[in-house]
Amino acid sequence: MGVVIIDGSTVRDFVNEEEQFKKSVEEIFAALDLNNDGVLSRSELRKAFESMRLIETHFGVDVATPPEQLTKLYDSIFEKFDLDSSGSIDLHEFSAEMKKIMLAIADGLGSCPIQMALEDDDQNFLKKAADLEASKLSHPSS
Ligand SMILES: [Ca+2]
Repeated sequence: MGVVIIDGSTVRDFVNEEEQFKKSVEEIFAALDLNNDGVLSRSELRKAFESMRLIETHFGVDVATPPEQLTKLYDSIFEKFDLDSSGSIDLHEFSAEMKKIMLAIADGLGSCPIQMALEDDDQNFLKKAADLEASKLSHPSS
């Protein structure tokens, strides 16, 4: 468990670091594809958002949200990801939408840093962003 501090530019740098972002997206996609069929189903995506805790930061949902409302929200998120309405989300769709979400988070954060408490094994995108910044600080490119 550690604490990281991130702001909008941390997140934006992470998204713009294309190789690193692609790798992170692929890792997370593979971890979320529980039945390994190469696409994310509705329930796999829901689990994903529950574990990444992006909902709270991006969609402003508090923990007291009624279950039926949450289901509606997750359905609408699924439809956002499922660009071709095929009923499942492939890696390309996932990557495109994650990028949009991360940039929206970056805009939301602006220059106001937030503190995040993280589990060490957290599959958390924002943590990956913070890790990238940390690695830059420890290896400054002069
Ligand atoms: Ca799947």
